[in-house]
Amino acid sequence: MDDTEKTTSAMDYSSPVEERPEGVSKKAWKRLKKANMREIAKKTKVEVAAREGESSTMNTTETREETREPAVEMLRPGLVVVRRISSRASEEAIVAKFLEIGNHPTDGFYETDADGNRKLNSTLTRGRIYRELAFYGDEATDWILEHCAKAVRLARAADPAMPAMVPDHALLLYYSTNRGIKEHRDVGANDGEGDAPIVSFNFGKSVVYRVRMSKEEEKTDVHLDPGDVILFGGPARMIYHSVKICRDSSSPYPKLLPDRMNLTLRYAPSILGREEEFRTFKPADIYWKNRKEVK
Ligand SMILES: O=C(O)CCC(=O)C(=O)O
Repeated sequence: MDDTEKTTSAMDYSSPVEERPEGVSKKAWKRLKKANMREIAKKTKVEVAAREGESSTMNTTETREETREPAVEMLRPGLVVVRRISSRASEEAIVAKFLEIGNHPTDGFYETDADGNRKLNSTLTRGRIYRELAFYGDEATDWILEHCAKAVRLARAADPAMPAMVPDHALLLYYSTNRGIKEHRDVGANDGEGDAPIVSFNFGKSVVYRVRMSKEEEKTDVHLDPGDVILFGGPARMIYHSVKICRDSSSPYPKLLPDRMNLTLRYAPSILGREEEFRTFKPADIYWKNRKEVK
């Protein structure tokens, strides 16, 4: 490989934003840069092996898993799906970490009601954590920054309308049944600023992600498998979306997560330090509050 090729592949996996955003610690930023270098080294090794026809080493399960290459689909300007963002092993490791975080007695997916019963904290079937990246700890933050940078980089390479983004907040959702989420747009201060993309990872069960730009437009169904990422930014940032969880698909790691989890990353610097205000989201409360106001 000559120097020109080395530079090109280094640029492929580097973060699309050169400046460290305020919400990302210096330590995490340094680790992201290191992780990018590891990714380049791994990619280069696989490319060299393929070029040199080392078919015997390519036949082991481990090596095949490492070559689980991502694929990119641009659906419309600003709306992109990146499939197979990581190896399954890496996906399972981060899912296990998120389940551990979600199981925390007070800061996770659950709350305890007046009778002492533990229940999901957003709806009967949905648990929710919305916090700044640092809350998730070093291991999860490293995974998030590395895989978000990769998804954004691949999306931007396919779609010139996709803006750059380094997240400072993460929303983690756990769905205990096949009930998904109704159609809405991400318009709150905690949903992100400007037209920076929302970067949304699917884990566990497959889903049908239903999108349209306006209420007048026909809905488009996008099938997302575990490990797939959907990004909407730029001209598609305010897209209407809803999620139908597939009944017929089982998780590829049913012992670990038989249900579904979603990780949505956002750039929302204006609410740094005010996360408590956005900690809970109970659609039922909002419904009853609005009903009272209408009366
Ligand atoms: O679960 C998902 O994939 C989508 C979540 C979502 O749209 C939201 O929280 O705004």
